[in-house]
Amino acid sequence: MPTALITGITGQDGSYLAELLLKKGYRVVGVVRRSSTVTNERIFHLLDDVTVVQGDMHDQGSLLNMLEEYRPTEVYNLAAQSFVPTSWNQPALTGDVTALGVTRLLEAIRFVNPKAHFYQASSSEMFGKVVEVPQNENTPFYPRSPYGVAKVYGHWITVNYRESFGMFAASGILFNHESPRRGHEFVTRKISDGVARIKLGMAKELRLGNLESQRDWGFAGDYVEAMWLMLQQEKPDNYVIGTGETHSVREFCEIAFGHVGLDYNQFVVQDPCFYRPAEVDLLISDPSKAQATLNWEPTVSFKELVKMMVDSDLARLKKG
Ligand code: NDP
Ligand code: GDR
Repeated sequence: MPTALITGITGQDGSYLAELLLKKGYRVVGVVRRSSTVTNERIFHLLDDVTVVQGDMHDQGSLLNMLEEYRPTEVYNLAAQSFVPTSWNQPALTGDVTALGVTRLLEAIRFVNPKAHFYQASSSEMFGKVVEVPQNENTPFYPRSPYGVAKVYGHWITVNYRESFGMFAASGILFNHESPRRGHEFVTRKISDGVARIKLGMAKELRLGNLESQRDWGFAGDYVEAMWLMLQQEKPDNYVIGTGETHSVREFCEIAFGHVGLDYNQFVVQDPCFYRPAEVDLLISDPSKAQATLNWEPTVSFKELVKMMVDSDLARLKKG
């Protein structure tokens, strides 16, 4: 039975990836950081099947120890301070976890088992103020937030360990992917939750920032399949993963409110406090390399994704 270690298993992607790997017959070891409150809501249903180990991306020793103890053949690095606005308030912490954390994990693998296959969760935020449209694996980076800058470091240190030490270190440049398990502060979930609350009479308005920014949004369940595929290839590489479509925040609102028979114009209030010091205006992927090499395709359309998220929040809130 192969063993996979996932950092960030309590996050959106970690929970979907753990489900996928368990289905494929892996022993799954998930890294959870110590907290005074429960953070395993997304993997609660998996707790009998995964091995949870305490560790932190700040702490080199904990990463070394878990590699020694569990000897994973695949390591998925999903842990990060992943919320872009927080990265302006906590830039040094973001750099320590999201950038240097990658080096700590790569070092642990290099010392303990350099043959393990490593996946780094890179991001379309690295393209930032895009220099070409659409963005592919060769598009230069122009990050626009401390988060984006940290991810650029994480990407290049992954490439560097591949080239310096011959390690199997793959970088997945994933465009935005969402689901009913998305964190509540991200715009898609904020909208789906807001629509459900307004529909059920629990809220009167939804306060958002920039409605014109455009994102290439896909379904997280599809994207974890791409992560796994990257580690099954003969050679490590970089891959852009996205749908090849872009939609604005405004369009997301229109479909989400429309799905429950409401007009978003009557409920959405633009609030400058949600504007960012520097914005990423437009992201759209060219996923042709992943399609050709990994045989990967998204299965959930934009409209299906919006409706899935609204329906899920409606059902959750109705249950109380
Ligand atoms: P989430 O924010 O949902 O999850 C982040 C995970 O990282 C959580 O499990 C969190 O733990 C963990 N974490 C944070 N800090 C530390 C730390 N110091 N030590 C150990 N674990 C830590 O992110 P997603 O699931 O959405 O994303 C997964 C990865 O993919 C992230 O690296 C993100 O930056 C990247 N990414 C995401 C995209 C997306 O659209 N979702 C697109 C491109 C890249 P806790 O639960 O305790 O907070
Ligand atoms: P993003 O996701 O920054 O792309 O990063 P987010 O959902 O936070 O923002 C998307 C766009 O929506 C605009 N926006 C708002 N955003 C939030 N959060 N709240 C609002 O009220 C709001 N109103 C408008 C933003 O300005 C932005 O343009 C996500 C994260 O998952 C990263 O970790 C990941 O790397 C990238 O996606 C790819």
